[in-house]
Amino acid sequence: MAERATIKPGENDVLIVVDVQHDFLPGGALAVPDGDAVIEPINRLAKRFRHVVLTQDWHPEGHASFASSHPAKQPFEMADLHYGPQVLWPDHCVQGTSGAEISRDIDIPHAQLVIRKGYNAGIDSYSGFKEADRRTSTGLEGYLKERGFRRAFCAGLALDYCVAWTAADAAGAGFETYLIEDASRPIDTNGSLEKAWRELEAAGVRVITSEQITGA
Ligand code: VGL
Ligand code: ZN
Repeated sequence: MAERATIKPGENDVLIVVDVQHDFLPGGALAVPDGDAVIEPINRLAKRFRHVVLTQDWHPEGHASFASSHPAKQPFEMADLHYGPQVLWPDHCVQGTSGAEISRDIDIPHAQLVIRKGYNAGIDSYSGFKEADRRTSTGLEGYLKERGFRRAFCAGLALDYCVAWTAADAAGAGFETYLIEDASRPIDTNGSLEKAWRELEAAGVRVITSEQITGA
């Protein structure tokens, strides 16, 4: 159920901008449909938040989440990795490539941290907090808690993967967590969007629109 109240970001609030990288934008290796539609609302939102962190998908070549690393597998098929089932993706966000760069159109000079994830060759990490083995931490929870934040607002790409997992983990870590729907876009493969909505609801994540976030 979408909430309609207006929200004024303050000192205890952080905006988490997830994976707005060239490979997830039109023309990229794993382009999210209509992905560039998130840029304008994210830039606008970020002006309302004093505290912004960015996540960056950051894989080594030959990463276990790449279909190319599994003989006879195609992108969007499943594989069994040591921690469980894993969707296989086209090669994307390879460390140091232009596809892995945060979009040049993201205009958030006051962002305070870029947290990279997915750098362990054998483990994927949709979440900015915990890798797909559900054990390995990125350190983001400790960082946000040490900074004293209490509410986390999540937006970016892709809604049904990295944004959803980041938001669910933020809620699990005890932050009051919001997903900003119109500032996010899904990949929506094999029922992933429906599944993400269910998991977000179970995690207690609140779904809002960017127009509910006001300035003054
Ligand atoms: C993502 C698939 C693979 C995302 C990252 O940012 O949502 N999706 N790696
Ligand atoms: Zn990835």
